[in-house]
Amino acid sequence: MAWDLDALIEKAQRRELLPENTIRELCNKAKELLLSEDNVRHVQAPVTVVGDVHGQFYDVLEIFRIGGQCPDTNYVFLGDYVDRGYYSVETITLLLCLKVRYPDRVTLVRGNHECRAVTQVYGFYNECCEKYKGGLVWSYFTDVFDYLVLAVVISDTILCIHGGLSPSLHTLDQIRVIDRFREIPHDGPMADLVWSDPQQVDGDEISGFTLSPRGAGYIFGEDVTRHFLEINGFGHICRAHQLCMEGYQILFDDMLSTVWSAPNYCYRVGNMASLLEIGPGLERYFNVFAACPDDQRTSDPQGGEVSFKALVQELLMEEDERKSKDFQKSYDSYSQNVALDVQDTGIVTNFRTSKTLSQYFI
Ligand SMILES: [Mn+2]
Repeated sequence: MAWDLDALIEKAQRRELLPENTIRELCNKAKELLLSEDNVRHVQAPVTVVGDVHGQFYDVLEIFRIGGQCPDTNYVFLGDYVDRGYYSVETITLLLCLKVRYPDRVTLVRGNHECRAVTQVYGFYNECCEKYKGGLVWSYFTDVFDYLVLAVVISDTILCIHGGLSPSLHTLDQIRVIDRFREIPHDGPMADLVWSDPQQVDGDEISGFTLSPRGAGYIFGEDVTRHFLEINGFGHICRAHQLCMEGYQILFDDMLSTVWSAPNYCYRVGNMASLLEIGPGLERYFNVFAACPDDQRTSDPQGGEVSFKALVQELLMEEDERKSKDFQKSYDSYSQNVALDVQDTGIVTNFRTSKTLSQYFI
């Protein structure tokens, strides 16, 4: 079959699964392309920044309807494309097709879910196995994840990352020299970029870094953020990674903002989502949207409404789950899968199998 990317994009937009061989070819092309991108990618405004989408395919289609289609709009996606939602496979397929077709108009940053260990717990691995019979397609996608960039700088002024800052990273140059072509490590600067969170406590400012209750990354406050911006000559940090009921959140006297792009998260939280549209003069506008109307999604299972509190509880339980035996099991099989990867695809994944679970997340 001739390689017709536009036809593949149309298929992907209709939520059709592409053949396994096509996925392999798509992933190889994506890796080839991403290999030439630096850890820190520079793009010029105007640009639209998208936060977590987590496999909510129909909401991704809605994002393109609201924000403009490729290549008319220049997009930076901040990671967490997979897990949780029902259509991680279709979502990452579409985004990779668009990346390969319009490499200069689509930038894909790595999130903490673009990771073998995490995708085995939160849905993507199982979804790949169900939709493609066997884990090969999952290994193709997760190999591409190792190539995704870590940060974007918009017009030399706005730093975009998935999670947050790191006590090991003071300058942009230190992000540039990270060896990123590997699984996300358990700790260190690369892990912090995808796992950390800002925190604002009224009247009681957090100073420096404290370990994150997520079990990876850090929590950081206004002082750390101001310091990083000053040292590097930036005006703002834009990141994703945290659910915002209003679709976005602005912190630290407008030095940092969170953009969240999965409306009605997990089909039941009832939250809004947003796109951050950055204009030619670097003006920032959060384009807020709700979940895509039901008549425009074909077969999402109908989830019942649950309270935000209940979801938080569920998420906290999942934090514990990471430390549980189940996770240990998936982590072990993950190591085996990496070995399989090397064998089956000829791609060497730089992963230290000697790490134990507790070293990985705690
Ligand atoms: Mn995240």
